[in-house]
Amino acid sequence: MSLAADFGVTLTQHVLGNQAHHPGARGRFSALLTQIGVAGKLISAQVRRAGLIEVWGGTGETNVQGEKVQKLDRIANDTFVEVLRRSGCVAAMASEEEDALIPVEPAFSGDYVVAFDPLDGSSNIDVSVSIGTIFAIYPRRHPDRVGLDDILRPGREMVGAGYIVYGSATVLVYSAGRTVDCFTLDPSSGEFFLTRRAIRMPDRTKYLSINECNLPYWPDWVGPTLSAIKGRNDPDVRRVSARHIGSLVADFHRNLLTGGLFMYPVDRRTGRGKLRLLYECNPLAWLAEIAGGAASWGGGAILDRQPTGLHDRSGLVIGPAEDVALARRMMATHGDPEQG
Ligand code: AHM
Ligand code: MG
Repeated sequence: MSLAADFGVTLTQHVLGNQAHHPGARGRFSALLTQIGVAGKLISAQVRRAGLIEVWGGTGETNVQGEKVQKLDRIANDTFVEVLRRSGCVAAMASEEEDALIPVEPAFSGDYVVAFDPLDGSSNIDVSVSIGTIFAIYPRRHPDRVGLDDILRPGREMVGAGYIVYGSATVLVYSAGRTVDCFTLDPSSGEFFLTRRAIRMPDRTKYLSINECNLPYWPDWVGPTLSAIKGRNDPDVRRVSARHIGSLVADFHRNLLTGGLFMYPVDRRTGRGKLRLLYECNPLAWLAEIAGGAASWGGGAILDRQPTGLHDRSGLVIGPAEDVALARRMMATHGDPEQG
């Protein structure tokens, strides 16, 4: 039996259905989501062929973050930028791979501004481990001009966010503010079909996702937080286990579905986190909150944090609300460099 017969609802049908909840909507948001789905399919096709064609390895360039650019990073970035530019839905974009705001020429300019990480999990590209694309959507502020103030806004001002994971299947997860829904790409028809509706993140932490090798460089609150959570296990019952892929987007996807706490705290040596606020932390924090979870940088909710630059980095604790609150209590007790 085909997926279409099993699940029926396509991504386009779903976003058009959601439009009914936004009186006055002109259909541009639905068009944008549909185009993001198209970009996801194109990137997925390239990822699936990696190794067969010459897309593994580095380009020899270093990006604005000081990181080596992989060929697939570049392909994913160019694909996302081009599809969104031509969509007629976007006024400007910000990408992990581009130093400055990416303008869209007036002939194509639309109602939204989009920040994205075109290919998260770069270190996993060449070893065929899950990677993904993360995106955040804001409404433009002014009809006649667009600038940095359209994107340097707290995550709460988003109107939509989501991600695509190129894993054992290609899945697209998004929310326009009401529910978090998941679609799976059917390779035979080339369509995304709704496979999980109104996802709720489980209340209990089942998995810990953290690169524990960094523990010596993390603030004092991290060790006691990990010990408290691991202490829930006893010889007879394993309540918590470790799962860490090293691709934030894939770690988050598993944690969203099964209940997992992801942490990438501030590094004591630099006083800053690794993950970028605009296109990594914010979109996932938006999905986590709508699904019943939480996301904090220590001083408060990720979504309330005011960015000052396109590539700002932040500490991140994201997962079941009760354990994000536990981490915050530990930070209050032991201190955290980002809070001063
Ligand atoms: P990237 O966007 O260049 O791939 O960097 C972000 C990635 C995250 O996906 C992941 O959680 C983190 O970097 C892993 O970093 P580390 O190797 O320091 O644990
Ligand atoms: Mg990334």
